[in-house]
Amino acid sequence: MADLARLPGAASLDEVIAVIERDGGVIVEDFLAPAIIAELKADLLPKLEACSAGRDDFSGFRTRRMSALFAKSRRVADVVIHPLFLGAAEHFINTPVVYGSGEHLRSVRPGLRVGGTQMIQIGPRETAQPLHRDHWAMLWRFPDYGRQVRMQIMLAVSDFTEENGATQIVPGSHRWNEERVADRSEAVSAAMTSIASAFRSLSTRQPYGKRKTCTSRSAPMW
Ligand SMILES: O=C(O)CCC(=O)C(=O)O
Repeated sequence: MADLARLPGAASLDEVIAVIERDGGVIVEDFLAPAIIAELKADLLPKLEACSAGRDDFSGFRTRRMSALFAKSRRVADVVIHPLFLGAAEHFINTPVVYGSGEHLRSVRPGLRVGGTQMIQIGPRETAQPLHRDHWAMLWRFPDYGRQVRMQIMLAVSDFTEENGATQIVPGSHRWNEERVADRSEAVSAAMTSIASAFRSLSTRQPYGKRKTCTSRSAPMW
């Protein structure tokens, strides 16, 4: 399977935006300093390992999930305010909406909020998750609602490989309507080493891949 396009950590915001605009997602290598990743792992992994696995095919019978990450590591803030992630969110999400108010039309920027945080650890022999768009959590429809609603980041705190269930992304699907069904043959892999990070706009279709090996793969995402 081909890989999602990748950029070095020194890439400019314009370069990051251009690849997300084209493909709906991008891998940024060396996104955070190794010391910050080490702190995130030390804060989050022991708590995640105490969580139980999911109870359906979608959340994964062999997949652990843990939410409310700001309460669990002060380093989560370093990810959210990173200029490449925050800058991309500003560009794609914080765009003006026009409302009628009395006799006037007003242009309002929605602002940015962290909608949710979750750390996901996919365990050995997990089955593949169906292709989906995470904007369904907000009952969003694209392009019907005329705008993107969420910018998502997934930070690899362990290596992501095709064998251990790296996230897959269907490039270009951020422009599709809801009725166009994606086929797995259209997906590319977000294979990345620990400390890289994948950003994507929420309307891109993605699942995690089928697990074939017994190493686990962990990532916080928000
Ligand atoms: O962990 C992943 O690779 C993706 C998970 C996902 O998309 C979800 O559970 O909604």
